[in-house]
Amino acid sequence: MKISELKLHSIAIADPPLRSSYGLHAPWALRTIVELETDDGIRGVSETYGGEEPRAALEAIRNRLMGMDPFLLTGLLRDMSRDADALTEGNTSVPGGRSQTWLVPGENPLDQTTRTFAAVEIACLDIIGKAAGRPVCDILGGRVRDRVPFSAYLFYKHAGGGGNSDYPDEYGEVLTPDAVVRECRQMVRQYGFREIKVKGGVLEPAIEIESIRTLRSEFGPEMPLRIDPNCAWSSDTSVHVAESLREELSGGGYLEDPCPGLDGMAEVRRRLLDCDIQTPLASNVAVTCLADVPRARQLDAVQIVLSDPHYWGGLRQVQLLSHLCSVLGMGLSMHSNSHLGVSLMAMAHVAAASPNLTFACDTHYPWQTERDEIVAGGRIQFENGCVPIPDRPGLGVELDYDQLARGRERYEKIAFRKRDDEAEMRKHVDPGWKRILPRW
Ligand code: GKR
Ligand code: MG
Repeated sequence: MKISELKLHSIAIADPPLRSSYGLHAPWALRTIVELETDDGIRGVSETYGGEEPRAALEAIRNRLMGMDPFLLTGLLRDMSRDADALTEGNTSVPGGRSQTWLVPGENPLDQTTRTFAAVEIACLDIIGKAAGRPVCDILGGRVRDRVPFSAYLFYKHAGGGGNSDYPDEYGEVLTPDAVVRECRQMVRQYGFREIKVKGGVLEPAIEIESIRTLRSEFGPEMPLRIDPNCAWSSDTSVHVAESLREELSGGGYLEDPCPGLDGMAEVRRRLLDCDIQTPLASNVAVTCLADVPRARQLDAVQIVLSDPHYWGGLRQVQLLSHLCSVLGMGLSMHSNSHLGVSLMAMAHVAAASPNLTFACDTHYPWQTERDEIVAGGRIQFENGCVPIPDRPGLGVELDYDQLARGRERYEKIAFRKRDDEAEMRKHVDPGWKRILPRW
């Protein structure tokens, strides 16, 4: 079996005006849908970051992929990593290095290789699954769970549903603690989530503390809570928030990337332990590759790592991470960015085959709509907050080519090509807005 065709589809999907410490989401999110076809007619699919750069990086390995046996992924990763090492070694041009302190996921040139490899790997695993007649999680060594739990991912947001303002605004404006509770009730009612994440770093910490407290009194301790301000707080503020939410973030909750850098997180952890506050710290900003994990452990800066197949280098790298975390006594959760059903299924398959997944995974899926879904049969259905793993071969999804064509048309029609939340913030909310870390 040999790869005989690579097709790349750049699409745009509507995205509501969600806020984070990076700024504001644009009305559109961009994705690239990757299709690989083999000489015996099997098609594998994956979904990755959108815009020109991710596409160009995939185009750049087109020749390497043509004629490749889709089983032989290790050699591809080795070859691509060699190039990556050359790019990364001594490279000081990227602010924050490999971290996501300054650059949103998908924009850091230093993880371009793992991102590009992941897109190929996932499509190849889909092919392998289809060739073997088995779901991808079984190709990865077998599932340890049939249903993968996801978390409600709450955002402060402005009014609007995204796109050309012609998409429904399901959740309305959410800029107060009461509105966050309303958003959560709605999301939980629809998807059945049993864990809750709040994207913080947007409003004064006192308001965000109040939001978490209000959620706790509404949903009770059986719904663990996490808050993620994406480094918006100083060490002092991080400690203050953790002290204030000592009870609310306990029992399966966590504090995610409260302040920038591993040293900052280590300081916060020491100070919390001194006050006998056990709230674990999680990260997808300061820990973005396997090489970061031992240092994070050594400093006790991070107790929970957020995996993400899209930039960690695919499904098998996430399994390695799961194992490494278990060896080092660390927990594992999963990070997400705006995505459709192909990504959701890739995330679900690897989560099903990762024993040490200790928390429900993040997903932005509720923020996207049926109208933009490119998976045949429409949106993936959640059951009690979980994605059930289908018994169908591969990822278990096929593309709806009409929907895909609509996604391409939207992409062609807009000028937007690169996520820049700071620019969106200046355009729509505050012309003088700058990302300041720490802001509080
Ligand atoms: O979607 O605005 C967003 C998030 O802030 C996203 O970009 C983050 O990468 O979800 C992410 C996180 O957990 O840090
Ligand atoms: Mg995060």
